[in-house]
Amino acid sequence: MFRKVLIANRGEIAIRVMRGCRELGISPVAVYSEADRNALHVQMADEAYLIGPPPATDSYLVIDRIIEAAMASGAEAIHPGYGFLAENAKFAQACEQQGLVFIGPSSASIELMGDKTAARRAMQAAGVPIVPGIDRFLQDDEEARQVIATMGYPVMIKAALGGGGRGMRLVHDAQQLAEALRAARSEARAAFGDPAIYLEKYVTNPRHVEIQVLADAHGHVVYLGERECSIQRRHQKVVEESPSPLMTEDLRVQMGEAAVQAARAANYRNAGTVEFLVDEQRRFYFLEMNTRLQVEHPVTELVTGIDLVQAQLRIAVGEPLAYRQEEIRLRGAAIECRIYAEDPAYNFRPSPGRITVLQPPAGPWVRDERGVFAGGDVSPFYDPMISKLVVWGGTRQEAIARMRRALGEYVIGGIKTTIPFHQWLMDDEDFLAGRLDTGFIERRYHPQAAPHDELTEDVALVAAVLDHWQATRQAAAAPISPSAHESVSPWKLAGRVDLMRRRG
Ligand code: MV4
Repeated sequence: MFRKVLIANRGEIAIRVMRGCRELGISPVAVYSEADRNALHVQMADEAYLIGPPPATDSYLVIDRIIEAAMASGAEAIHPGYGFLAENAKFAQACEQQGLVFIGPSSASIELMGDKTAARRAMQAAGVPIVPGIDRFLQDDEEARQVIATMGYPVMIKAALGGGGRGMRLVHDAQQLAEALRAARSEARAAFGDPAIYLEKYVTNPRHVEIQVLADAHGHVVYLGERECSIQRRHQKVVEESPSPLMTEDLRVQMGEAAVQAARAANYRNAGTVEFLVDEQRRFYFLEMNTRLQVEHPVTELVTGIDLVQAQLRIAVGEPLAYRQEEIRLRGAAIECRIYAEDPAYNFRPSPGRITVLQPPAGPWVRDERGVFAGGDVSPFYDPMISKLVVWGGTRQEAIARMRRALGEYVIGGIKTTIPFHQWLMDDEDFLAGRLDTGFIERRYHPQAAPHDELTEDVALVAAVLDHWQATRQAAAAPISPSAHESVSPWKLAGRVDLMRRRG
């Protein structure tokens, strides 16, 4: 096994990877930006290297600085975590060239999956179902019209180097087409430095179901069941679970075998995820392959009992997989709630700042993956995810009850978090019934609108002060009465929240 591994990341995932390292006797090395001098991942490492100023483009994304730190520390390998350089083929290549093991797939596999049209061609050749569409960059508007003539509207225009929903455009009819193509090209150029686009038939009300795979360096590939990721907001996953409520034994085998085919076609090695869209008739289509460890990997760990970080390290050092497909069993159900430093009552607006109070949940089958601590700061420079609360239960119902319990225990003070959203979700009728699709949040989540114009805020403020004054007088007259507390309206509450926020 490696003796020393550098982790080219921060926050909860850097800590998660360090834990996997320690359990295998590996010494973890951290890197950090000036904004992260006091961060938890730095405190938990054996050594830490400063790599630059706060913006990620000047620190966590600078390949040379990270390679330098790895060489200086004597690390044999680099784990990229997720985000930052995890799917950067140039970074994987730089590691390869310096004799450092990149804990992930080859730079060639990353590159193949990075070009979404090349990935579609490879999948089609391997017999993996793809959404009808074209498999090359669109040459001109006329080609778009010809392709659409064979499959009809609506269609989705996508950036060839896109992914994760950026630069996508839905087109309903021929009148919208020319303008959509123009806008998509210019967006693709701005976001990815390349205006290349392609298009697919639009799948309506799809579900997002992904399959975890592990591939070793000896040609063995296994799938570890699925994760249901349909609950998203602006292409940002919010809740994931395994198994998917829509899954059947049959469909799991079909999708699992398709995912293994996909991995083989990409000559894939290490942990990877094959994303599928599942339509209302439960037909499934390859969407993209994520060539990294994913945020939501713990739900798979909890239902399979396999430590994915340790599996990555073992694969990277050349060990063969210790299990065959038939030996992989899925047990019970796991759910992950991503807790963000955002205010769900105000359209999920960012809420960075100092965490003053932190009382995380614990107890049976509760796992909280955190990168923050009481007294620490949530930096506006990086991703606002502060924790992943993950629970396991014997059944989906038990897991939901446990999640409700754990959310109720969680206390985070000083910043707003998405905990109230998750509490709402765990009681939502459609969620409980497993009726999910990618439009779920937009369709169902409409928290009490909070006042947001200046005049209304002032009126609410005065109302809150009067209410508070009256409640205090009532309380003085009848100290045991709970009524003033229980009858608080959302309107008054919004006013009080603002009172505290704005006037100290
Ligand atoms: C689609 C689609 C419908 N039809 N492609 C969004 C993220 C990116 N990976 C692909 N995405 C989609 N591609 C076709 N042909 C709908 C989506 C989509 C979506 C997919 C997964 C999870 C959430 C989503 C939310 C909106 C749209």
